[in-house]
Amino acid sequence: MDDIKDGWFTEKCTLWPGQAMSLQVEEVLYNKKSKFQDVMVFKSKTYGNVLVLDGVIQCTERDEFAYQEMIANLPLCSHPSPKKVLIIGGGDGGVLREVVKNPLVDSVVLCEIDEDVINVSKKFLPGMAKGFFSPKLTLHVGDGFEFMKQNQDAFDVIITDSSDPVGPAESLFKESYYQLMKAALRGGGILCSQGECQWLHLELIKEMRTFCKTLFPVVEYAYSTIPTYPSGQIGFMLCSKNPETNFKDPVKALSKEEMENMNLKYYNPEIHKASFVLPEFARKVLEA
Ligand code: SPD
Repeated sequence: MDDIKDGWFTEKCTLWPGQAMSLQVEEVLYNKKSKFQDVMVFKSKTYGNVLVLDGVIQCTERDEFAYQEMIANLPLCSHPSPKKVLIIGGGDGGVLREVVKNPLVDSVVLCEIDEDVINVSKKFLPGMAKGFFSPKLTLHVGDGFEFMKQNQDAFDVIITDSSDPVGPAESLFKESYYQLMKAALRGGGILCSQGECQWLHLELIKEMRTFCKTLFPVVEYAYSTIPTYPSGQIGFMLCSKNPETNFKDPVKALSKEEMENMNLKYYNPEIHKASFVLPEFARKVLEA
């Protein structure tokens, strides 16, 4: 609990040197080391319950939808028939909650390495973890690399909801991981992965985009705004095996009624298109 001082949690990390996000803490609800990482949940003064892994905020009840809705719906609404979905990571259940809402999705496998994150989220983040009770779900506790090696040509959409590229999630930002996802996707398959922040990690994003382009005919980068992630933004790397995919124009634009039924609070077809419009400093580097 070194991150909490005088009633404030402060998120420091080598990935965002010289800056830190702080949230006022009302009560620490859980704090233990799992087999893989330090897992903490605290009740904050203004952002609801907050899940923190190895000192880094993963989600808060107040703003989580800005990330979970986008990482789920950008790929799902870009695929004409996203029947079989794989989520790697996502142990809090928020991305799963969004994926199972989609009427075109028949089945979802969620592969999370850290069972403690699932159990803690069921207890302290019930609004996110409700996806775990969907009949569409098959839960696999284990390593995503191993799971994909054994499940090739199997999924229409793969979503990687990971933490940042330090510690357990570092390998999920490498070319070998994208090669595995390519093999686990069916023909025409689409992937969407946590893609870090333009303000902080432009070189990493560029490197990822460059190797993705050697693997997939269509590669794009989009982003969402979210107050409790570093610099208030997070991006998504999207790749398609189908050369006809146009990520910037959803193939399946949700109607007003569908959006109501899905109880969406951030995603809509307009923000889908707008999320690919990059500020000039980022566009210049990424499109060079
Ligand atoms: N800097 C933190 C990035 C965390 C992204 N994954 C969050 C998991 C939410 N389901």
